[in-house]
Amino acid sequence: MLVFKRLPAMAVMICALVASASLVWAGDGRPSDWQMGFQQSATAVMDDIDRFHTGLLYTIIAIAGFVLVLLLIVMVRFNARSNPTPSRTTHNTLIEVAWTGIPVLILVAIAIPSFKLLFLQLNTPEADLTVKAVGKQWYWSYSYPDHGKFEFDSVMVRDKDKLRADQPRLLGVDNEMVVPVNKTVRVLTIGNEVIHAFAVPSFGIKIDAIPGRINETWFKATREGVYYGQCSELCGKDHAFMPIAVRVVSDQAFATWVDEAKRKWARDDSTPKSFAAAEQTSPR
Ligand SMILES: [Cu+2]
Repeated sequence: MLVFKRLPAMAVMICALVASASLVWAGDGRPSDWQMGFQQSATAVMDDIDRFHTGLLYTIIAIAGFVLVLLLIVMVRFNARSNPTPSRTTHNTLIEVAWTGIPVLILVAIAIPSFKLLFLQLNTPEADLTVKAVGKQWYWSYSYPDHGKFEFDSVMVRDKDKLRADQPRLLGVDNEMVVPVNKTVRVLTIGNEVIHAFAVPSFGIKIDAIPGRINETWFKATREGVYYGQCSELCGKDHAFMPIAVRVVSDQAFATWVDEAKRKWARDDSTPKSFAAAEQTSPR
């Protein structure tokens, strides 16, 4: 029966291993080789998701371990050989109340942080800036409605030789979405022709971009850097090749970038681009 005594210690060891491994193998803003768990969090929402996920994992391991121990006890102590005359007990009120009540309590304990997280994600706080992300077949277009009339396309770098040294293959784009650090960014998404989804794992955001409907999400990045995501709704043949790259920079760098962007991608609203024209002039 030595193995039973050691089970809790073994469970703790496995949990510790899993936890440390996910720290080592979690990419920052991008996936990494042999990654376990999530990419490193860069927002409070993702911190919460991470914590909730880890808490659930431990809960699941504890429940599965408990059931396993019960099964082992039944198999060893109550098999036909070691227990030839079985007990004829059929009901035990205390145990029946317990096995109904305890799971209910566990579910309530899970539901409370789950709803808290849901409200945190869905209640957009007062935003410092708004970015509109339009999902197109198959790239993203960004505009900054409160920073002037400019709009630009963000297309994946297809040619391996054109990738900058710090750009991961299949995630690097020509024009990144740029936002300031420690500012609440409201993201408005919409689909141009089919449903896409705007998702950045390190920010803990994923929201559908639906034609004819504007969806809203938000993030507040706490570290500078480049954070990658991908379209997360099957949207056609190049669904896998329309990454999202968000560069988080200082306030100053952001202001400089806005000035440059206004000159580079000035939008002329007097002649609205038709969908067909947009398709033809898309840089792909
Ligand atoms: Cu898509």
